Amino acid sequence: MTETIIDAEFIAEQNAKVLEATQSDYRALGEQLARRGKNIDEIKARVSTFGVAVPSWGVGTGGTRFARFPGAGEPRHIFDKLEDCALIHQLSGATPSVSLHFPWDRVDDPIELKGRGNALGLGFDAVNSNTFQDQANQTHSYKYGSLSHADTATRQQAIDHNIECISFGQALGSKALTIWVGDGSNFPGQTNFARQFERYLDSAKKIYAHLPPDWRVFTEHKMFEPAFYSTVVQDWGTNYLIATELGDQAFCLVDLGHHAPNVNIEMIVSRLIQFGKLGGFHFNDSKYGDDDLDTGSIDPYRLFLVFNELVDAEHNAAPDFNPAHMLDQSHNVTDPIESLMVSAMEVQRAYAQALIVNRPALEHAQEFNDALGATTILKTAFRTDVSPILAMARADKGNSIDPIATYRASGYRVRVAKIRPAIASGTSGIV
Ligand code: PSV
Ligand code: MN
Repeated sequence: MTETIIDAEFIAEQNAKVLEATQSDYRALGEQLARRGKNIDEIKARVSTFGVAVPSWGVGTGGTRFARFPGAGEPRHIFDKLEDCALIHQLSGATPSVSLHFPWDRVDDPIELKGRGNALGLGFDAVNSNTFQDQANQTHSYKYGSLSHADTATRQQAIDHNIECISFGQALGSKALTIWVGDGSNFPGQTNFARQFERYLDSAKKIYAHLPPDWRVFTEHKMFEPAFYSTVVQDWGTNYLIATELGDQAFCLVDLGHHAPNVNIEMIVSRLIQFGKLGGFHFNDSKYGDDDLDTGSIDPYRLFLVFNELVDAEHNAAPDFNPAHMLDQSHNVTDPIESLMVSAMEVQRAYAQALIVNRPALEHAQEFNDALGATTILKTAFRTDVSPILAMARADKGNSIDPIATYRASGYRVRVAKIRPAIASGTSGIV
């Protein structure tokens, strides 16, 4: 039996206060969707099984390079983080797994960690390696790169770390490794682009050779930061080259924040789907760069358009289509638990909106060059308030109809603040 963080009775009491109103809204939306040829119960069933992984590093308060302002009751270690993640899932019903980051989440006994996660009802999504920071007592520094470093021993150290991450992940029941490196350069001429990329590919192939047969490797591109002149894996084109060079178990990971402003991310997603190389997502939002803002907080329409591509791929049974959904954002001014719950619901919302797109009508409009008609079909779906679908999906499963209200009423943060002393820094600082 799953160990719950908040008493299920308490959630039921909170739900009882708003259940009738939610059911009434659900019925009204159901009638509206029926007129549009959509069955609300079918949409609810699909939303209900949709999940997005919480990044373990997201439950701690983030920061910028200027400062970090710690919140009360921050998790001290991975076991505390798992409890926060379990609460997020208990209330939202949308986050059944956690994505770990090593060595931040390193423990002596990964089997114990797996046991604790599973007891809390959580699975483990992709594991992430970290060769963008130096750890205490590390032999070789990553100051000038890791997998693409000019020095063989430094590259080997980064390769070994990734191989170790795979072993941790195997013990946890993960099925994928995500590699993101900060390698690049800060000055024109500092590195030779081709040689640096060659070294990266060579290292990535060595990691790939250790991938268990039922695993996937996701490589993550990012336009800039920490390198500010050039980055080795800077865009989806380079990422696609990597995935192609590595082989069938290699896929591209799209972090929404890792593109220049206004880049057409949904089209990148479409291209990767078309060529069977979409591995998954790190969801977040941004205004200027890799701001790591909460998913859907700036441009929910773009999130919807990404999901429109994903649902289109489901609809057309695209081959090799099994993207991992993960959040990756930094919570500098909010309670991370609240931000993560809202973000998971925003991802579900975009999925539900994409499910109600009238696809035959859209295809017809596309075939007959009805630009306005086509875009109106998308807008109609986007403008539909699908909140009652999400709320009823939660109510049916014993999750909270209003996760934020229930969380605030539960007093969880005050409770954990008493047993988790404030920390000025920690393993989940500037992400
Ligand atoms: C890098 O900005 C990134 O998006 C990568 O996914 C890292 O693993 C994560 O953030 C945490 O730093
Ligand atoms: Mn990311």
